[in-house]
Amino acid sequence: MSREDEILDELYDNTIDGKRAEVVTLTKEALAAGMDPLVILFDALIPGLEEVGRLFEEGTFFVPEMLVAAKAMQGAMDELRPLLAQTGTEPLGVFVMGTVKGDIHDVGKNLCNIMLEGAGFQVIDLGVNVPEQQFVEAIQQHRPDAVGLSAFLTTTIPMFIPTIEAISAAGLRDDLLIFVGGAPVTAEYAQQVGADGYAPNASALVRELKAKMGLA
Ligand code: B12
Repeated sequence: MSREDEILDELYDNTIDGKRAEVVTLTKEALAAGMDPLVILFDALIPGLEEVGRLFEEGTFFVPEMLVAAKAMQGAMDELRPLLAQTGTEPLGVFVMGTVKGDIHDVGKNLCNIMLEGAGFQVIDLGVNVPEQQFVEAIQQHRPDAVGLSAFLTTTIPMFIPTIEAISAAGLRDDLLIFVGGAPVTAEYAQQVGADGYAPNASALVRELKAKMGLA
């Protein structure tokens, strides 16, 4: 097995074990060896978190294990961010992103933000547990081309509805693209809640957004 494959295996295992320091060191080693940041993300870190979700579901892992795994992943993302983010060019557009009220999952959202920035968009991140009114105020203030609503629980995805309603009630729905996403969200659900778009992952979001803005 090549050292690169070993690094990916070790990254996967250490993400599952929530060993942030090791994950950061391995990420640095991978980058120093010239490995593609996207390979590190999609072939080790994300599969690691998926496995953590599976272990939680079967009752082997509990919330603390999920939390340390997410923290380990965030440590790696801090290293990858500068390489994925573009600098110094005129932004292609402005994107307001947030995790909806009642939900504190932010790893998937943060990954979307990194990829959007990497593609040349300016991202205004409202964080997690964002109430409807805060989305409205951010849209009034930043006049974005698009808004992204993220949610990871079947109990919080219904928050898309009042959030989109609040945006409409404030007269901000025209000329605004609304994307929804997160693990339990589907294209059908996105359509049902009145969003303009959905994407299963961060790269697809960039592609869909560019297509809808006529930039692709
Ligand atoms: C880490 C984690 C946590 C951490 C979150 C830490 C953090 N800072 O985010 C903590 C420990 C806090 C947590 C808490 C809980 N969690 Co949790 N968690 C997870 C876990 C393991 C990983 C989630 C993750 O980060 N995935 C990695 C990213 C990269 O995921 P991704 O889906 O590939 O992301 C892409 C897309 O979703 C998309 N995307 C994301 N956002 C957006 C937005 C837009 C606009 C678009 C277009 C696309 C898009 O692009 C992303 C990047 O490519 C999942 C398991 C899983 N398989 O999802 C459970 C999971 C989501 N959690 C679950 C549960 C039940 C909970 C708790 C209720 C547990 C409890 N009893 O307290 C609490 C709820 C807390 C709350 N109120 O939010 C369940 C949800 C079940 C359900 N269907 O509702 C899951 C599925 C685990 C399971 N299999 O049972 N959790």
